[in-house]
Amino acid sequence: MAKLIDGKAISAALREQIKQETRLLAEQGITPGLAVVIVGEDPASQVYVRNKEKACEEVGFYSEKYALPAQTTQEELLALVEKLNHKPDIDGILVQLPLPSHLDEKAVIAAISPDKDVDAFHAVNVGRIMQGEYRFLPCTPAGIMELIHAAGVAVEGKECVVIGRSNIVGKPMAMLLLHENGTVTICHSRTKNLPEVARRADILVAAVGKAGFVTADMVKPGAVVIDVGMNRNAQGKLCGDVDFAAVSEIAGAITPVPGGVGPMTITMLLKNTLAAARR
Ligand code: L34
Repeated sequence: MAKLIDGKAISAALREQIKQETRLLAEQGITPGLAVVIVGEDPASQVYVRNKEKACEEVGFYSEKYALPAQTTQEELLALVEKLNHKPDIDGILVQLPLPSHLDEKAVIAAISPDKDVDAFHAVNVGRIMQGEYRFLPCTPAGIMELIHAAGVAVEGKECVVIGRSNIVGKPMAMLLLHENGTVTICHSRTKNLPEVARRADILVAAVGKAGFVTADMVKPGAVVIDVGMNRNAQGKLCGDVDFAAVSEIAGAITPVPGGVGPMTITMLLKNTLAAARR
């Protein structure tokens, strides 16, 4: 039976540290400030944003939420980002994705000041990560690295397989594993013999967005399985990309959904915002 990697507990310990550090900063008159922008009424995004606000409050950050209507224009959104870029009490800006389809996500991300880009989505920060310079790390991949470390797993020399090649998860995930000397393979929709490639993995990261995509036959016995999926089944129940029941019989360690990667994503957002405030 696989060991459960408890993202909630690991998050709680890290957030306690962040809270302590925030208290120390407060003595110097500094309070980390995060602005979260959400456009439209996507229910999943609303939950994630609410969790982010709650987390800010718990560690003693200042936070502002901008909930804009779905019809918001590109100009209005860019004007808000520009305002936040210059707002002195705001250290981090997060525009929750996905945006409604009439908005240009790339242009919005490009408008965020790289110094306040606590998602590390801006091309300047992405470029720094490619060069192995860690300023802000993208929250989900950074949180996954923390989970792997907390599970006592060393990446060096391991076969790492990432399923999914998004800019938010798959690509930066591969880079962070590479920086720790993993041998990294990225699988995607055109990969041939994906189950066979996945089965080589000592560390398997699933970021596909399809419930039950990773089945037991795709997992090497003893592998570390990280489930990035956030899917809702027909009953509205949250489930990951991994067939948890079957895979946990085979894997050495596995993250649950919920309570795995999700809370860590938010914890890394706090970490980045704290770092931005320090600068
Ligand atoms: N700009 N957009 C931007 N930054 C991000 O870092 C994100 N991401 C992803 C979606 N869009 C984004 C998030 O915040 C995914 N994501 C995220 C954050 C938190 C949780 C899940 C995804 C989370 O709190 N998950 C809980 C369960 C939540 C529920 O009940 O629905 C968990 O335990 O996994």
